[in-house]
Parts: sequence; structure tokens; C-alpha cells
Amino acid sequence: MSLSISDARLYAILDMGYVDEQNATAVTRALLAGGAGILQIRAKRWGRERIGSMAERILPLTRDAGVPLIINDYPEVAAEVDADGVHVGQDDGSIEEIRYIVGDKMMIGRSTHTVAQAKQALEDGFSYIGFGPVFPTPTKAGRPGIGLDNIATAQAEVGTKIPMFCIGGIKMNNLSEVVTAGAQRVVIVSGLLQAEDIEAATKAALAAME
Ligand code: TZP
Ligand code: MG
Repeated sequence: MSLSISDARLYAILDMGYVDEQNATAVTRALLAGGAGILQIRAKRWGRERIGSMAERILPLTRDAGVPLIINDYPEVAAEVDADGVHVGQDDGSIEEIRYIVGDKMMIGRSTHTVAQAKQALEDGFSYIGFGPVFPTPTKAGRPGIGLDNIATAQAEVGTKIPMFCIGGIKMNNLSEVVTAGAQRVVIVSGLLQAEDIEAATKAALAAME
């Protein structure tokens, strides 16, 4: 099954670097209740099987909410659990290689860091792109922030053909800058997961984008 992301403005990530495994369901419920329009499972230190088990735990919740579930890094896991999509970086292979694993229907998202990469991802046929890191962030340590300057150009390049989500270091205190710079959609990871009330933080972020 493939759910639409055309209306999603806020992309949340269940990043297992920030979430205790036993809290994953509660955190997911809070992100969904807050209005996250797309949810990714990201677990950089976990193996495939453990990610697959987590996806099987989370899928009934996202399906109930009508929100697509994306698996970071592992097209095989996305295919095995019949997730709605997979997200890959610049070095994670061509769209053809990934499409071969996940089949025709699944969404494939690509991380992009420059306007040229955003253009290329659109040409290649990716379903959506992440664009960033806008600001440096401990969630993706060691990467420089690309700043706000290219957001409008990248957004103009992809237009309405595929969704573009700005990502990286986005918090309540800089969200309006990112929107003013041209972002129509964002990913917020630690800014939601480290909030005292995740549901309220998710709602507040969405409201701030209106
Ligand atoms: N890719 C680019 S920045 C980033 C990823 C996965 C992390 C974003 O996390 P945060 O906590 O919202 O900065
Ligand atoms: Mg990756």
C-alpha cells in the first residue's frame, strides 16, 4: 500500500538515537496525534532484523493514521515489511538499484545537499527529497550546515513536481526563518523527540508553518 505525501508539511523521524526502544510506540502515537504527515524509522546503530521488527510494531499505527511509513537506509527491510517507502542518501545507490528491491509502488526518498543534487533527484525519478542539513545538527554529526540561501532556488527547481523537505537543525526557534527562506515542508527530528510533550511540539510546529 502506498499513501500520499502530497499534503505532508511536517515529516517526523523516529530516530532510535533519541528514543528508548520501549517508548517507540508511545512516541509514534504522539507524533501522529500531533499531525506528522509522514514518519520515518531511522536507527543508524541497528541491524536489519531489529529495524524490521520495529517497523512491524509501528506500521499498524501509521496505517491507522493514514500516514506513510518510510524506512531509512534499508530497501530490503522496506520490501520485507511492506512499508510505504524507503529513504536513501547520495551514496546509497541509484534509483534503479533501489527500485529493483522495493518494486514499482514504493516511495523512494533521497537526501540532497545542493541545488544540483535536488535537480538530479527530480530527474532520476525520486518520490521526494530531503534538502539540508540547513543547520549543523548532532543528529547528523560532522556535516556542515548548508544554510538558508539555496532553499528558494532548490524549491523553485523541484516546484510542485515532488515534495521537498528541508532538514537539519530545525527547531521552533528557527522554523519561521526556514519558512521565510522558501521552505514549504520540513523534517524535524530532535526538536520533536526531545520535547517534553511531543504531541504538543508537533502541533506547535505545524501551526507555526501555517
Ligand atoms: N539528514 C540531514 S540533517 C539530518 C538528517 C537525517 C538530521 C536532522 O535532525 P534534527 O535533529 O532535526 O537536526
Ligand atoms: Mg543513508
